[in-house]
Amino acid sequence: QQRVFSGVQPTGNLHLGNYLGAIKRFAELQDSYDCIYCVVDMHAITQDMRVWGGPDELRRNIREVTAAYLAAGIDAERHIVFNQSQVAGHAELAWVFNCVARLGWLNRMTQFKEKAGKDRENASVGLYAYPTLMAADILLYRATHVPVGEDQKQHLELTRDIAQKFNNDFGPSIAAQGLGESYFPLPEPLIGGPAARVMSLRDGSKKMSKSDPSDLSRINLTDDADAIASKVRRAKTDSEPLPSEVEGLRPRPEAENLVGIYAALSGTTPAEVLQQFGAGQFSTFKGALVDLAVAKLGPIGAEMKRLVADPGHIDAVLQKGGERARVLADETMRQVKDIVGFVR
Ligand code: AQP
Repeated sequence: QQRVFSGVQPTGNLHLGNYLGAIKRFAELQDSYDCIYCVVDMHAITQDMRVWGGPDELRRNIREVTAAYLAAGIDAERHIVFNQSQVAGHAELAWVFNCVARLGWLNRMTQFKEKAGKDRENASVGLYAYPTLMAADILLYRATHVPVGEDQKQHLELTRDIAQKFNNDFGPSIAAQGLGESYFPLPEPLIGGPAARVMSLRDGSKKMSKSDPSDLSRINLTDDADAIASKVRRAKTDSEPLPSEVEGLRPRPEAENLVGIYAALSGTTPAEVLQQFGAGQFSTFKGALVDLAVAKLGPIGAEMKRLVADPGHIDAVLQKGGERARVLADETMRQVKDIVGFVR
């Protein structure tokens, strides 16, 4: 069976974009793929400690992301759910990939530029090498498919480049080890749907993000009904009524975003949403969006709160997942070491 790998960083403020662009889709793929869902805690520490909050906050956020996975319906018995730092292979393979990837490739990564900001000299080496660790996460399990939001597309292309260069550089050794003509698959992104890129509620040109200082910019998965209602009602819009055709949304990013969110939450398309709400007032549409968001997110938020109240249970899920992941990772690392020429 084909294998899916994906992850979410435990950096707090899990939001609707993380849910629609990633976690909800993780749950949907469970019947079609063998899935590995990771809480990527080693990625979380690539940013400044003020962003990830320090050790206590990290522990809390690792459990919160795990709770979100479980609350969204991911089955940790059938599939693998664990946190990255439990499996040493991620760091080991990332080192090999640091030696395969070229500086020029990493220099093109837009997420590094955005996250490092103006003070680039002061960004961590880990933030720069983030994409090679991400490539290692995926390829350690030789995953074939990766569900992510659109913001991760460039990193996934880099993962494919790394896999291809490794396969080429070590081609004769791979064959000599009896491992076929190429070792790593070139993983395919699974990106799509109306919420591949959920935008900020305050600015339709920026993605909804955990690190936005304004809490009004995002709907957090643990927001209660009142908070959801107030954020949707205060979401930035223009003064025009909704258009009747999807084309009419193009120049109106805030309207397009809210219609996309409605479509994703209701399992329909933006065109169907406009059939229902087109030419109507924004206030009517926003009222319906509040009801829908509360109905869909309320139970998930409540289940997350119930789960994090029992950290022992969550830690046991992660530990068991870690053990299962390690079996797969160890096999890959043995083969990679033989391919590269490390004596073991
Ligand atoms: N706005 C978004 N719309 C759709 N998908 C999104 N994702 C993130 N933001 C959106 C997807 O969520 C998954 C987990 O993301 P992450 O934890 O790796 O964090 P990130 O990509 O850095 O995005 P955040 O949550 O917005 O954090 P900050 O503020 O640090 O940038 C990924 O699949 C991502 O595509």
